[in-house]
Amino acid sequence: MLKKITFILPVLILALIIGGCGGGQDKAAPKGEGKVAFKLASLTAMDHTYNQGAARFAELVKERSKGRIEITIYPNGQLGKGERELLEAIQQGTIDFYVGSTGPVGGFSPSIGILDLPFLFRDYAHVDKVLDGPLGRQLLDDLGKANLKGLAFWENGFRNLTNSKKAVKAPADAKGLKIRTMENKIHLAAWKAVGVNPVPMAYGEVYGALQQKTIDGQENPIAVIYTSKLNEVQKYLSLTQHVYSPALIVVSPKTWQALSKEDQDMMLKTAQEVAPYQRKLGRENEEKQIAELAAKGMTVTGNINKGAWYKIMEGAMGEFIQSFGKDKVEGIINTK
Ligand code: EAX
Repeated sequence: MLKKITFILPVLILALIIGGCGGGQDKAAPKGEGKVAFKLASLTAMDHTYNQGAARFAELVKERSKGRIEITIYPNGQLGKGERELLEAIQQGTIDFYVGSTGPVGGFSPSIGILDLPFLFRDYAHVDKVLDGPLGRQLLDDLGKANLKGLAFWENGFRNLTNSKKAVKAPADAKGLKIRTMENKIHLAAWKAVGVNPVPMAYGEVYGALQQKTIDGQENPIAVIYTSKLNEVQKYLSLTQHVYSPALIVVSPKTWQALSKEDQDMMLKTAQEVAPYQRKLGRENEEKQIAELAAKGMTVTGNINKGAWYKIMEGAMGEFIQSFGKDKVEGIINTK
């Protein structure tokens, strides 16, 4: 018996050594010749800017990895109804990439919530200056503490109010409306201050809730309103632009750690390279999409007195500004 074990042991050790020589095998579904397949999830329609940006990202990553890395896009909430749910899946590693708003991200990484403050950004040039500067880089780094790997800031856009009941121009016009918000405590507080009845809800449930009239309205950037065809269930669009909503492309740390350093550097560079292209898609189509929404029957209210909206919403921001640091908030506002 002893003779037998003596013989088997070296063979076992040898087998373990050979097996271990494979090094860090590629992650995800191996597809032969070291190929890997990754899943990218978003909530919006395939023709929305998130997925147009994601398609460009996937195409460049496949090209730059010489076909080794394939990323499949799952739009329209196919992998989860809400962005918070998708982010939890990223933390668990069941989804490899997320493209979505920073709306619920403050619940994972509090520092990014500073970007949710109403009327914080003057215009797109101001947005780019801040998000592509040191604060933006710091906010991406902070995501690491929440087991999320932020690659780049992409764009959702300036958010506008829609509803099915009445034209809204001044804050008082919105009083009493049931308005869906993202799962975001800053947005909740801002809309409560306006006097609406805010209802936090996963985006994947919004169209149905509007259709069944369990809520009166919602707020989102034009590109989301247009590509989600919310004109089918909303009559009134108010160009409030009350909050700038950044987007993120995030990768699961589990996916990230399984990549070689070379592939990590290539992906990071590609995600950042795609950012201006993806942001531009919403910006350059905004006016055209507003005109099309009006042509499809929406009553569009423009020339909004943003000062009146700012005054009311800002009044509820005290505790949040304090938590982020007044100097940091002023630093963003004063960025030229
Ligand atoms: O990211 O939840 C929202 O209103 C977001 O703006 C939407 O999912 C796009």
